Amino acid sequence: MPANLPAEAEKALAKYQAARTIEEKIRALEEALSLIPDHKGTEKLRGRIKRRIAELRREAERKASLRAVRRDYFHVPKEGAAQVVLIGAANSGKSSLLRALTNAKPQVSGYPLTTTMPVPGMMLYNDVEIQLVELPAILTEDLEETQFTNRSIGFSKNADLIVIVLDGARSPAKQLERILEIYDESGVSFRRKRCEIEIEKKDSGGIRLVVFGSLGVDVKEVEDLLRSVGIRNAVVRVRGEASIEDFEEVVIREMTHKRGLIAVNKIDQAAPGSLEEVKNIAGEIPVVAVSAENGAGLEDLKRQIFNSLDLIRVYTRKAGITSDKPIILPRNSTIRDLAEIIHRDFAEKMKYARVWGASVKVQGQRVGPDHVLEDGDIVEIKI
Ligand SMILES: Nc1nc2c(ncn2[C@@H]2O[C@H](COP(=O)(O)OP(=O)(O)O)[C@@H](O)[C@H]2O)c(=O)[nH]1
Ligand SMILES: [Mg+2]
Repeated sequence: MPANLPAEAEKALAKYQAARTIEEKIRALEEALSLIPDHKGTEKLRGRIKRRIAELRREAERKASLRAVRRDYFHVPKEGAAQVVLIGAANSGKSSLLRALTNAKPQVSGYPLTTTMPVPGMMLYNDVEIQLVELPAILTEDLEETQFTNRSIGFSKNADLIVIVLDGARSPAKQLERILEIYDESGVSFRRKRCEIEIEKKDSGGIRLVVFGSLGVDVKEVEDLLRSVGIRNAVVRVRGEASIEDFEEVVIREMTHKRGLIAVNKIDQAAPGSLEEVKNIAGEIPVVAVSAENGAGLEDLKRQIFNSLDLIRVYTRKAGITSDKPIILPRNSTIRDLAEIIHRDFAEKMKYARVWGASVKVQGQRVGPDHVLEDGDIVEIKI
């Protein structure tokens, strides 16, 4: 069992837990691997460590090539309420979609790799300005990585939403598989985060699980996993619904969760059944079929982009007059969040607010700074 690892191997795994840089992490894992005997009981753990080393190496390479290019060259300042990227293989129709959805007029061409820099445009939806940025292709038409793969993927990690654009006329399911693979290797997961896992290491007392919610996994399996990375004494707090993958993400892989959306373009030329194939691979990521050419599905795509961002519109009222331009906030924002956006010290000065809309039972209700707002609310803040 992995529970009986040589002491040196455990030390190396503890070093990994404490490591700060990618290079330190790789060194610690390689050391651990060389110290863990190779037999049936350690097979799973050795596999996990090898996979993690491979990932870290790739990450190191990506970082190095990122450093090699001038920083500002790939930079697009965020504008509007959110930044959304269009990413995908060459010739999938990213430029065409940017043209169809925004005010931007990028070059569209049948030649692959026409777009070599991020190109921004502004999309208006429900009075909300949303910035779309087309990124240079991350795959050729033959699904090989391009000279832009690392930089485009890196850029997308900072976006509020990643729209994966597939060429519906060229085996879109294969493109999606490759793209999801690249994201997985880059430490990005599109799975919705269902839980919070917090591990507090202790000096003694064994492993104690405190679960608020439900555990979709055997307690024993969690204990084995933790012991296998050298954690023998800890209080583990779990909120929400946690699976073994969630625990692996926390202790071995350090994944970032991003919102994603899949646009299957050129649906006018798609082979029958290809949309279904995409949906089978997409998992939790919503899929929209579109045609930049004939306009099919574009309204649906706009709506899904807006919905995925989970924004709300709030209208302020002053002396009985309601503004016609909304303030855009992330869902679950409070009166305090709103006040801080209006003016830095408004939040401190405010006494109470009156609210009209879906978040209150009585229209014009008096609420405090912790009141959670809803889409379409009208708010008058009193100081
Ligand atoms: N049939 C069809 N062709 C499209 C569609 N969208 C784009 N194209 C064509 O696909 C080629 C590549 O388009 P482009 O927008 O430059 O792709 P990008 O490389 O992803 O930016 C061009 O010849 C477009 O005219 C579509 O919805 N249907
Ligand atoms: Mg393009």
